[in-house]
Amino acid sequence: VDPAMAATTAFDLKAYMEEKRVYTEEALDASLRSTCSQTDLIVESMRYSLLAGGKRVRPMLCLAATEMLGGDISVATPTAVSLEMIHTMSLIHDDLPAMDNDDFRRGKPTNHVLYGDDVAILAGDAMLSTAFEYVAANTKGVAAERVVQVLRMLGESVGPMGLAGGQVMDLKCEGQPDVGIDTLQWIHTYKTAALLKAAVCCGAALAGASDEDLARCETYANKIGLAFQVADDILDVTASTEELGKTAGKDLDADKTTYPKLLGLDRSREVARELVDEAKAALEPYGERAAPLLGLADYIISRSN
Ligand code: GRG
Repeated sequence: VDPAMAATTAFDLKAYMEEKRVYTEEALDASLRSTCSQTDLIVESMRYSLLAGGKRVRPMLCLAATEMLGGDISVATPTAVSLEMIHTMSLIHDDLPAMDNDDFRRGKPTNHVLYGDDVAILAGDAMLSTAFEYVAANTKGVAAERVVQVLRMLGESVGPMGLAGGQVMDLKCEGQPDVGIDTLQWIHTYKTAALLKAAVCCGAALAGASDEDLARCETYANKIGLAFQVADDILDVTASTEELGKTAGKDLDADKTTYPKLLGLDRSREVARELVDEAKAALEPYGERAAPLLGLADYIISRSN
């Protein structure tokens, strides 16, 4: 390929992500407003976390999957919003003293630090509930069966074979001496990949995906979900190394099993690359239309936050 030609036809991932990010921010802002003074506090607390920034990876995956299959992003927008609500709920609960006990997220005080544990728990619960309501109330232009399919996939991604199950396994493995690669993969498949899978598969389903399409989307999402977590573990080591100007990364969480601890940094980087390549291979049948999802797969292991 002539490099000059390649440059003109190359997909501009940065522009795509920025466009989708702005679109998502607007949709999120519009999705949640207090309608009476009695709800001001809980809605303020929900909005605080929902609109606190973040990469908006899950909405982007959902919208990109819809576009890949020729769908209209306006149909998938309520689902994109719902995915970010579910993700935000999981972060609010994850930060609580009973779980990770974090005071800061995305450079800002966490929800419970500002609103108290009680309101933060309820804000998470309300956000999870609103996520489902929002899809049911606002998805227009597709058959009701498709909406039910989406609600089912969203539900699965939060349950015992999703965020909650993955998180329980993660908590139970903390401090355990011999957590192996299979257990680590299990945790990441449910704690992280499940919601990414819902994002891609729901977006695809709303554009009329066949079972074959969904199987390909699932493979893509599982692989990028694992790659995402390997990249996260690598970032934990390298970011702290840069921050502290040290030659060896700080042991951020001595109780936690990570890919670099099990495989070393170099092999972890290779594994992340292999996973992304396998993810991209699953979308080969879609040719050019897969460009945004291919770009997002690369982004997931090259990001710096
Ligand atoms: C209450 C039913 C119920 C479930 C919650 C707390 C919990 C159970 C699950 C934890 C899920 C969790 C925190 C998974 C980690 C996922 C992850 C990779 C977070 C970071 O995602 P990014 O990088 O974050 O997309 P930003 O800030 O960009 O949005």
